[in-house]
Amino acid sequence: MTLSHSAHWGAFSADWADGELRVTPHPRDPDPSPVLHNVPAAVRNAVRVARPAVRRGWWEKGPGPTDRRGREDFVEVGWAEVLDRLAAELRRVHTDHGPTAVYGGSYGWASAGRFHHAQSQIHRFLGMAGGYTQSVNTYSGGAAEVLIPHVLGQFDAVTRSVVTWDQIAAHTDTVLAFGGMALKNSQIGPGGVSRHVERAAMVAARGRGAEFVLVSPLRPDLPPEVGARWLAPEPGTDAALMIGLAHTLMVEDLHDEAFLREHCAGWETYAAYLQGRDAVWAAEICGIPAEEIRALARRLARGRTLVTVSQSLQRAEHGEQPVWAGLALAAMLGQIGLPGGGFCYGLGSLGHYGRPRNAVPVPTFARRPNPVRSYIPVARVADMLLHPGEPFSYDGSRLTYPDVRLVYWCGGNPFHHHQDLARLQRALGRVDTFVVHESVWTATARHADVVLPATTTLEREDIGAGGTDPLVVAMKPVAEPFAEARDDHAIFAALAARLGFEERFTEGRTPREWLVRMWERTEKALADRGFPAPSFEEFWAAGEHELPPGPDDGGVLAALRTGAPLHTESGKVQLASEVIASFGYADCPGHPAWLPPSEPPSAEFPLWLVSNQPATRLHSQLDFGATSAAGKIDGREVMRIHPQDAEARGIADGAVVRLHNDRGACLAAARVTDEVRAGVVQLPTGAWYTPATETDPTCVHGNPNVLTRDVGSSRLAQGCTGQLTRVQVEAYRGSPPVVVAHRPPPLG
Ligand SMILES: Nc1nc2c(c(=O)[nH]1)N[C@H]1C(S)=C(S)[C@@H](COP(=O)(O)OP(=O)(O)OC[C@H]3O[C@@H](n4cnc5c(=O)[nH]c(N)nc54)[C@H](O)[C@@H]3O)O[C@H]1N2
Ligand SMILES: Nc1nc2c(c(=O)[nH]1)N[C@H]1C(S)=C(S)[C@@H](COP(=O)(O)OP(=O)(O)OC[C@H]3O[C@@H](n4cnc5c(=O)[nH]c(N)nc54)[C@H](O)[C@@H]3O)O[C@H]1N2
Ligand SMILES: [Mo]
Repeated sequence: MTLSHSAHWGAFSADWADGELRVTPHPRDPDPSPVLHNVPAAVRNAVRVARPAVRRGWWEKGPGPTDRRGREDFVEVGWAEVLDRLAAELRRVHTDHGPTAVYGGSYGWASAGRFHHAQSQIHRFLGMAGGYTQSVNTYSGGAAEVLIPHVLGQFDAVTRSVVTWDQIAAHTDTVLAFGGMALKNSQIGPGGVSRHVERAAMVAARGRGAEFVLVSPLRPDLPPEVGARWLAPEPGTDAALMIGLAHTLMVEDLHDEAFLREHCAGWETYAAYLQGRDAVWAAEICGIPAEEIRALARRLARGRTLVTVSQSLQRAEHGEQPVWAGLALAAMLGQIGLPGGGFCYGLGSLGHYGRPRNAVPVPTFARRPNPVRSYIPVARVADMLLHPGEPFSYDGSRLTYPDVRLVYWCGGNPFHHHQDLARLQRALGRVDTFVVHESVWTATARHADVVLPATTTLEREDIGAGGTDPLVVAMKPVAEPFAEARDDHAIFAALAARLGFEERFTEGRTPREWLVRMWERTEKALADRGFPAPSFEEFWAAGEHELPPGPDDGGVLAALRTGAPLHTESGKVQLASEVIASFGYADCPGHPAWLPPSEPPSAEFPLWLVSNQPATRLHSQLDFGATSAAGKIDGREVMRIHPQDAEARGIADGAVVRLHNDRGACLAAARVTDEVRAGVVQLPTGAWYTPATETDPTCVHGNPNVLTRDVGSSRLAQGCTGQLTRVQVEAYRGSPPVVVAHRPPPLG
């Protein structure tokens, strides 16, 4: 029997053939993701967590700070006894230290499926248990998520659906893509992407004569079909290039005075900053010749021009600046709010951008408010654990790190996503208890005290949906729960029973009853608007339902042109912000600016490492699957290096290399290619952190986060800065260690 299902990277159907799970992309997906082929490995892999497991020291000696996390064996225990112990520990921490001592930021992508969505479940549970310290913003867009509301308006409203792929296909003459719009990235959208439309839209624009300009250290950041002009400035210098382009527009009188006057605030301030920062100034910083910068500025001023800024640019120190300077550049061209023109942040970085919203809301599991007001910007987690009680700056406020004793994670992998993993390990050593729900033995699970085995989506029923994708999918179970794995919801319900609030947590509903209730909201919205509105039973039997699209009308940015104010301090696009200026942050002044990195490449560590998103998987998920494995060499992640840099180091294509800096080291397999800029090496994220030995933290598998630096983007946003760091690379001498990354720890 073929069953409908969905993942963040696409809708599919699954069936069993000769004992193997077979996955078939949705028939209406024009460009299905190869990541789908990682899915079959999930059902019965040896790396699955089979039974509740507890670090021996915690089980035998009780909670407390320790440097043994990640270095000790686990004991397998029964569900009832581990839930009893865990409930007692939660009660102890609440009683002795208060709810802010529980950190439930629990950042992570979890899986598609709106009811069993791990973060929704954990936040509901911890909120009902009395509250917790939470996290705000994301690793994805931390800098932009704080900046954009100051300078352009409400984040979702001015990013997701204002410029769409249909508009680009039909209207755009020039696409200037900072950080590119890599097809590897738009494979993915939270909740599911049933139709991958990006390639066809770009090809259609190209067919109409549109020109694509790629600004990126990596050529594959735009598909070869669009024949992009490739400019490769030094990483981290995009703001300087944008300022040089803006200067040229200004002095050659190519800017749109009327748009700047009517729809922008702060132009005089920015124009004063631009004085003297001409194309020659920019060329010296970014390495693109001044004449090329001037020619590009002139090209931008002709026809319909779209400036896009990928998320990667802001996942770096001073990451606010390229977003703001890109917006200012587009504002000077005067096309914000025109179809296929203006500015778009994040377009092409993810699959749910660039599409109109559905006409009706999709089924979701409503979040519950946290009764406690205690939070950190998400990427400051290690700072919080290492500096309890200390103050820090964030978006104009002075906040204090809480004193956290218990960390609870469900649906995320901090040993994948966080920077400077040695520091993270030290930080987690300070807490009394670290609890993780996982389906597989990730590095995070291996560093936990209590590991509770979770089912995967393949083992439960759910509804898959995303707000800008038309397809709602009935996700049907294709396998029995693995060993003793339970749904996160069931685990929290059992803990809630021990803590006296099971009835409030479940509201007396079975998971199926929750799905019906979630569907009913969408069904009613469909009926109210006069669209076909199947009942839950009809939807479930059909396996899917297609929602009607909302208007593709440019949203609030198009409305700006007709006089509707934006949600900013002046109601206009802010080319300078008095509010941000009033914070007095030298690392984020009151207008877009070029700020040099505080840790540039040096004689000792002369290369920029770009650690971007992997093409072969979503982050660390299903790293043991077929597509992910096929992208490696001898089980090791692949690092791209320019022939010039390889030759200078005696590195041959396919050879094992060692990347290192003053924070750590990892091994990788070299791919020598001129698709990467000289002076830059690229190693994607997601290979599971695999230390060489208990005392040597060198990752033999190729996880770049042993090298990245754990600092915030600026005091404004405190966003993740994992994308760029400096390293040295050398050929590995001797016989490289065999990579055994995907296996359980010793279990007693
Ligand atoms: N150096 C560097 N680091 C980065 C980035 C970068 O550019 N460079 N990018 C950052 C970005 S943008 C992001 S979004 C983060 C991503 O970081 P994460 O979102 O933490 O990464 P994932 O690998 O998706 O982790 C999800 C985990 O949840 C588990 N999981 C999936 N479904 C379920 C479920 O139903 N229940 C439970 N209990 N567990 C489940 C998976 O097995 C997996 O281990 O990484 C960030 N880290
Ligand atoms: N296949 C796959 N797709 C994904 C994900 C995944 O894990 N796998 N993760 C998803 C998530 S959670 C997110 S947030 C998005 C992230 O979306 P992005 O952050 O945009 O994605 P990245 O691949 O990290 O970076 C895009 C490109 O930016 C370029 N770049 C890096 N530094 C610079 C710079 O300083 N200047 C310029 N001009 N270019 C630079 C790199 O060459 C890189 O390939 O991706 C999403 N898509
Ligand atoms: Mo992300």
